[in-house]
Amino acid sequence: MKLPFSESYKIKMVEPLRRSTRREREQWIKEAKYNLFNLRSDQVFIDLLTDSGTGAMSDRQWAEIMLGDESYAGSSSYYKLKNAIREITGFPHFLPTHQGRAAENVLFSAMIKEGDLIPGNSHFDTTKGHIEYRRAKAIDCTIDEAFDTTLDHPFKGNINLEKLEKVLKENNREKIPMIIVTVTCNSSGGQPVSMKNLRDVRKLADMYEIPVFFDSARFAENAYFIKIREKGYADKNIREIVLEMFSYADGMTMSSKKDAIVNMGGFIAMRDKELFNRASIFNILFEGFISYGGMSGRDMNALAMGLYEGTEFDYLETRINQVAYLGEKLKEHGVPVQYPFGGHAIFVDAKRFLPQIPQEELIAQTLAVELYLESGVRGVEIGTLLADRDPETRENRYPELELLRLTIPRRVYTRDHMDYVAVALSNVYDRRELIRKGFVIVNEAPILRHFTVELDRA
Ligand code: PM9
Repeated sequence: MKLPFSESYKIKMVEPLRRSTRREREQWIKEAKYNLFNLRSDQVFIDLLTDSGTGAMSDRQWAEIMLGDESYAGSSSYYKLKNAIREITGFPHFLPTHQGRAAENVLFSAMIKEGDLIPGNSHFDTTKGHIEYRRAKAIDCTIDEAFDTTLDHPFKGNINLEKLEKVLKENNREKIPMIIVTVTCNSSGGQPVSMKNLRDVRKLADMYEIPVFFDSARFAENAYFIKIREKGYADKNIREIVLEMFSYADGMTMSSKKDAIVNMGGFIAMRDKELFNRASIFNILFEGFISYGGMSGRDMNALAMGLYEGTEFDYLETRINQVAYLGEKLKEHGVPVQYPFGGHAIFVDAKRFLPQIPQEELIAQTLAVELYLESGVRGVEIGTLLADRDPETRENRYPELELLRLTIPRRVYTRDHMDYVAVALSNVYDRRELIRKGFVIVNEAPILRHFTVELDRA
C-alpha cells in the first residue's frame, strides 16, 4: 500500500480549547453585535478568523527568542534578520516594522501622494486603506477568471496585462508611483501569481519606468504553487523560486505574521539605497529606530528563523495539503468553494450558498454567523463589509464575490479539527434554505469598517 500523507512535525506543547453550547453562542454573538471580531477568543472553539500571527512557532524559533539581543541600536538580532532577508529575498536593504500595514504606512509615506494611481491585483484591505487614506486610488487589474469560483485556473492571482497596460498608457507616469503585486493574492481567494505573470509585469513596468513592489505576506505559499503548477519549476527548490520571484520586484512589504510564522512583525525590503534613506525617515517617525522598527530583538531572531522554516518544502507541503484537505471535504458535500483551493484558506462562495439573501443584507457575514452558531467555528467575511464604502460617493461597494474565508493558522490545528469544520459547514449547507434573513449595519467606522462594525438582524 502507498503510505498516506502525514504532517512534517509533531506536537510539543498544547493549549486547551473550550467547547460551548448553541445557547451560549446565541447570546455571545448578539452581545458582539454580530461582528465576529468582537467575540472573545474563549467564546470560539476553532478559530479560522485569520492565519495572521496565529501560527505555532517551532522549538527552534523559541530557542532563538532566548538569544535575542535587545540593544537599542545595531543589535545582533537586527543583523541576523538582515542576513536572512538578503539570503531569502535577495534585497540588500531592509527596514523592520511592527507588522504588514506598518510597512505599507512607511513605504507609502515615502512614495504615494494625493491623486496617484496604484494598479495591482485585488489589493488587500489595509493596502487599499493606506492608499485611499492618502487620497490616491487602487486600481484592480486582476484577471477576470478570478471572479468565477467554479473555474479551474492555476494562477487566479495573476494580473491581466491588458488592464495593467491600459492604466499605464492612459495616465501620466508621474501619477503611478508603483505597481503592487500581492503574492499570493489574499482578496481573490489566496490564489497564486505565476512566475510568467511576474516576469511579464516586470517587462511592462520597465517599458513605462514604474517600480514594482510585492505585497509578500504569503510569498512562500506562492512559490510552492509555482513549483507544483508551473512548467519548468518542478525541479527547483522553494528558495530558488523565491529568489527568482523577487528578482522581478524593486522591493516588498511583508507581514511576517503569515509566511514567516511569527506572532508579530513585518518589514520592507528594497534594492534602492536612496529609497531606503527616504523611507528610513518615516520608519523612525512611526515605528522606531531603523535597527528595530517596532520589534524586539528576540522577535527579530524568531522571524529570521521563521523565514528559513517557512521556505522549506516539507513544511509548505503539509500546510497546503491541510488547507486542501478541508477544501476536498467541503467539495465532496457540495458546498460551493473557490476552486482551485487557496494557499492559506478555503473561500466559501456565499452567493451560491445563500442565493436567497440580497447582497445589501451581507451574504457572507450571514453565513459566517450561521457557522459560528452551528459549531463555535469563527471564519471571516470577505465581502461587502470588507469592501467598504467608496471614499468619494460614500456608497457601499458591492464586490463581485461574497466569500466566507476559513483561514487555517499554521501548524496549529489537526486533521480532526478540519473534519469538525467540514461537518459544521455541511450541516449549515443542508439547512441553507431555512436561512431567510441577513443583517443591516447599525454602526460603522469611516475606514476599515469590518473590524469594528455593529450589526443587527435584517
Ligand atoms: N492580512 C488577514 O487576515 C490580517 C488582517 S485582517 C484580519 O488576511 C496582505 C496580503 C495581508 C495582510 C493582512 C496585510 C497586512 C497586508 N497584505 O495584518 O498588518 O493579508 O500584519 O498585514 C490579514 P498586517
